[in-house]
Amino acid sequence: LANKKVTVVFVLGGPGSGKGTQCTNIVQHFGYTHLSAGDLLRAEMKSGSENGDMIQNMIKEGKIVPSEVTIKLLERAMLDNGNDKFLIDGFPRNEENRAAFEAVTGIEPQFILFFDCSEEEMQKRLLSRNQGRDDDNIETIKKRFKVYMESSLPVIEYYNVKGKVRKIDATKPVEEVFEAVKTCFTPVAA
Ligand code: UP5
Ligand code: MG
Repeated sequence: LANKKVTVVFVLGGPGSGKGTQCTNIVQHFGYTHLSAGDLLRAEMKSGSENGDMIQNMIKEGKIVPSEVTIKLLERAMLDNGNDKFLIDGFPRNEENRAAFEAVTGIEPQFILFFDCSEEEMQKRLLSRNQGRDDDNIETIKKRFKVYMESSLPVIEYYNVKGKVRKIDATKPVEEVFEAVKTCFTPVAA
């Protein structure tokens, strides 16, 4: 990966804040490739990998999978893809994820897209998603919120101090959120 020059945007925000939904829109309009860390982990789990049981347990408990596992999946996905622009959705989730990704890949994100959404709204969305995810039950949702507050928000704050965070009000309807997202990707005329 060191030989491939890539642009990365980290797409962060709480469980159910709309990361995946908006990434689909961004892909269509701005030519990025969407890599959801959660989707990669769920695929790895289903592929019968030796880490499958561990990943399943971590997701069920809302815990963060060890960074070497997630980073390997992200690296492989970026190498296998011909594109050089990636949206990394749902990663890094804690300080250790962040530091390890930077150390292993040498990649510094272009910016961080941060979907800010109330817990009440996120909970409502997750409980009505109905896609059969093992972690969309009220017990696991509470755990995901707690890990988000304790471990993931500090990563967003780390980048905020560096002036890299583009914060979006994600409580609004999908179309309105995307209008705000677009302004982050459209270059300002000179
Ligand atoms: N919806 C979306 N936008 C809406 C809007 N504006 N108004 C109304 N409804 C809206 O959206 C969720 C639902 O809301 C959908 O039904 C959608 O239609 C609707 P979605 O776009 O799926 O939200 P998203 O933020 O992607 O929610 P997701 O549940 O995927 O977020 P999580 O961060 O919880 O899940 P992720 O897959 O990233 O991670 C799952 C688990 O994997 C983690 O808890 C962890 O255990 C593990 N993990 C790691 O260990 N390491 C990683 O690096 C990544 C994951
Ligand atoms: Mg998602």
